[in-house]
Amino acid sequence: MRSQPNIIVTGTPGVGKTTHCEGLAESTGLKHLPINDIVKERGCHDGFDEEFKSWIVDEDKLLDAIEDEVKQGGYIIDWHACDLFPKSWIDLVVVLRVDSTLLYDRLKARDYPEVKLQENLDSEIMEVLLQEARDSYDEEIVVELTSNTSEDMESNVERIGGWVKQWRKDNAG
Ligand code: DAT
Repeated sequence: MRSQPNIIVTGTPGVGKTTHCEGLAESTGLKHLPINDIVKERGCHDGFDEEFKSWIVDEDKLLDAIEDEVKQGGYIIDWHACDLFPKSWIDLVVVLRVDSTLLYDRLKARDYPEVKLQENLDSEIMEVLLQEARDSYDEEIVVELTSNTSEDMESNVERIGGWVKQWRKDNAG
């Protein structure tokens, strides 16, 4: 059994995962695990896709690379996919959502190639990540939260922090 919970924070790129995870790590003491960095640093990929400007992830290598750490508990997994992580590792899945006009502006500011920008906007509008989370985990551990404004972010971090506190109480001793 884990003595600390594992949380996935997922959603379309630009939705606010990193910002939320950093705030949460600070307020809860859980460790932020940015999967993007792990993929790069630990070589869990089959090269770089030039059109999409992103790494082609080798999911088996990735899971092998993080398994020992994550199984101990206490991690906030930050990634724009969630279906690869085994159910038994995960206690809460947070799916962040954003208004598509705000997302457009955030991705434009990142200089995303047009094809990648459009794909991500479509993905947000079609609720792809929310559906993936609901298909992959028990309904009661999947939470959808809005990430349009900094007030949203603060209240989300507070709410998830409250959940962590409760989890620790429920699983103490
Ligand atoms: P992600 O990690 O999902 O790609 P991010 O945390 O890097 O997203 O955020 C992308 C940009 O949007 C960044 O400049 C911060 C801003 N942002 C994210 N969530 C926000 C929110 N709820 N309110 C205002 N700005 C936000």
